[in-house]
Order: sequence, then structure tokens, then C-alpha cells
Amino acid sequence: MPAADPGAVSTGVDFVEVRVNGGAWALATGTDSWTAQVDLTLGGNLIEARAQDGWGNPSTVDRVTVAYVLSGNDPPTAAFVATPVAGTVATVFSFDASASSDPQDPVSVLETRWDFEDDGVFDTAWSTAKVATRQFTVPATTAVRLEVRDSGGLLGTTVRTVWVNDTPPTARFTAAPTEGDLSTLFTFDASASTDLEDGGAGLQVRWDFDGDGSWDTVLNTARQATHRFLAAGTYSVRLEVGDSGGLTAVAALAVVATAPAPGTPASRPTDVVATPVNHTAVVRWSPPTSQGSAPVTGYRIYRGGESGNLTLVAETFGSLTYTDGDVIPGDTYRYAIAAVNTAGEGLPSAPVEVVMPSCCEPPTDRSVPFDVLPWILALLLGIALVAVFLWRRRGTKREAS
Ligand SMILES: [Ca+2]
Ligand SMILES: [Ca+2]
Ligand SMILES: [Ca+2]
Ligand SMILES: [Ca+2]
Repeated sequence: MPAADPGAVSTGVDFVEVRVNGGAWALATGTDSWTAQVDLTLGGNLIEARAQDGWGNPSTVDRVTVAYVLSGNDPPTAAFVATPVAGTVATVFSFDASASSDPQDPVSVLETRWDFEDDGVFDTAWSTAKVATRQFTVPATTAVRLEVRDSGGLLGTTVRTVWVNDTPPTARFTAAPTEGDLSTLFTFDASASTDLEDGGAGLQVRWDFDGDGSWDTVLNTARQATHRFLAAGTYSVRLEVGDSGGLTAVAALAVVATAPAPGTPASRPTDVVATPVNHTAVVRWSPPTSQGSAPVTGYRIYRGGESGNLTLVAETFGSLTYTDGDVIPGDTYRYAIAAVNTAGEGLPSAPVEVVMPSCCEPPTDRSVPFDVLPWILALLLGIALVAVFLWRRRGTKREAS
């Protein structure tokens, strides 16, 4: 756009000014013919020019719109935020790529995909959604990768770190009984202990039965432990559980062990028999002939293999039978029973032996139980009587006709 001063008394053009997009006016080079260099932004730009003559009279403002478009395509810039940045395997992490940008495309057009462990394998398909969620199954420091694609197929990528932290286990146990004496075998059960990552089964367990701060068992995965106290007292039994990440927790429970009351224990239980029943060994016995100085409160079941020592496997409180499901077909087991009263444990019975049938033998007892036989005989007799009665009635009718 040339400049001119067409008035009757012309002074000529004094200067020309230019501005872009409503910015500050800048002096152009030249007058009637002029040039100016300006900075454009991407997209449409409004360029305005005005002149002034020697009298100080301004011209009208002339305008032109210029579009500034890049000749090539530029890659997008990937950016995202993670919420939260630290959690556990129970946390649902949210990743928001809305802060990604592109010189040509609006963010809504940009496509995203995610590699949640940065293992080189993308875990989502391309999508224009900007937010993704993820729950991690293993505690770890994890790099999350975002890749962004613009409408021209150019890529941008970035990585952020999130922390999936291990949580300590919870130690819990029960004691049975919680009060006994020096002959009592206390059973402790840590089955209720849990861990968010490992569950209960993955935990290691150890025990300090007398609460003296020194562990009395090594770490192992058995949930149950038994202990008999050597001196009367109240003991703070301690359990420690450890998870696979090395985190631990401790629980304590008080049990009381009293000295046995003075008196005489019961004599040996009698009539002890052991029989195989449906892949278990069932042991039955009768009370001892002498209960000693106090009533019998329970029985202790000792078990051993074909040879060697018998060890305590269970205690009943009144029941005269014990079913052992922890047996192997074909193996031989020996059982002995001891009665317990407040004076302690009496002598055990002589061991009885049972040979478990091997796996594919038919059940040993198929005979009809003796006490059912009279009923079967009575039923057969009844059927016979009804048959005779009917036969005789038909004979009577035939004679009458
Ligand atoms: Ca682009
Ligand atoms: Ca992956
Ligand atoms: Ca854990
Ligand atoms: Ca100890």
C-alpha cells in the first residue's frame, strides 16, 4: 500500500507506521514507498498501516489480513501428569496427557497411547482420549511412557516415574487354650495374618513362645506351632510375620501356664483301637479305669510311623474318638492315648497299629450292619404274608363264581 499526500498544499508524506494484531505502532522505512519488517504468529494476522504529513495530519488506517502457515509439519510435544505419583497395588493411578501440544493440531486431535512399564510394548491402542488409568500388580518403581501422534503422523514421547510401594503385613494369631498347665500343649495359629501383596500364604512366620525377645523357631511358612511351657507363669507369646519384600509385623498374646495341682493323674485309657475308614484312620478308646485324684478333662493323641517315637498330634476335650486325615494310603501308623486331669497327663496306652489300605483297594467293610438285619427280615416276612393273603383271596373269589 503506497502512501501519498494529495491535499491542495501538499507537504508530502512525513512518515509511515505499521502494527500487527493491535500491537504497538512501529516506524516503517521510506515514505511514499515504504517497507516494514514485522513478527507474525501462526494463523491469521491483522496488519495495519497509517501515514502522517508535514502538518501532522494523520491518514486513515489501512488494513490487510495475512495468514502465516508453516510449510512443513512439526512433531507434537508429549506431556502428562500422574495422580498420585506414589501408591500401592491397591491404588488406581490416573495419567492425564491433556498438557500435550502440537504447533499445528489442537490437543483434541492428538492421539495418545501408553506403555505403563516402559517395556517397549504399548499397553493401549491409539486413542484421542487423554486420560488413562492403571493399577499395578507388583510393588516397584515404574516408568510410564506416553506417546503422542499428530494428524500428520509425527510422534512425541515422554516418560514419568510412579512408585508402587510394598505395604507391611498384618500379624494376627490365636492361642488354644489360653490357659493351661505345664503338661498342656498350647497351639498357636497365625492363619489370620495377611499381606496386601502376598496374601496370607506367602508370609514367613516365627515365634517367641516365652516372650523373652529371642525367637524360638526359624522363619517358615507353617501357620501353626505348638509349645509346652517348662515353668509356671504368664507368657507374652510373640509372632512375627514377614512378607516377600522383607517387611515385617509382630503380634503378641498372653497365655497362662499354671503348675499342675497336686494329686494323681489318671491311669491308661483302655480298649484303644485304630481302623481305616474312608482314607482316614479312626482311633477310639474307653476312659481309664482310674481317673486319678480329679476328673479326666481330656485326652492326648500320640502318633508314630511303623517304628520310632510317637509324638503328640492332637488333644480332645471329652471326646473318645479321633479321626486322622493326615495319612498316606499303604502306610502304617501307631497311636497311643493318654488321659489328662488337673494333676497332669497320665501314662499313655500301649500303641495300636493300623495299616492304611493302598489307594485302589475296595472299601474293607461291605457287610450289612448287624443291627439292620432284623428289620430286613421283618420286611421280607411282611411281604410274604401279604402275598399269601392276596393268593388266598383270589382262590376264594374263583370258588364263589
Ligand atoms: Ca504437528
Ligand atoms: Ca508395556
Ligand atoms: Ca507386603
Ligand atoms: Ca524366646
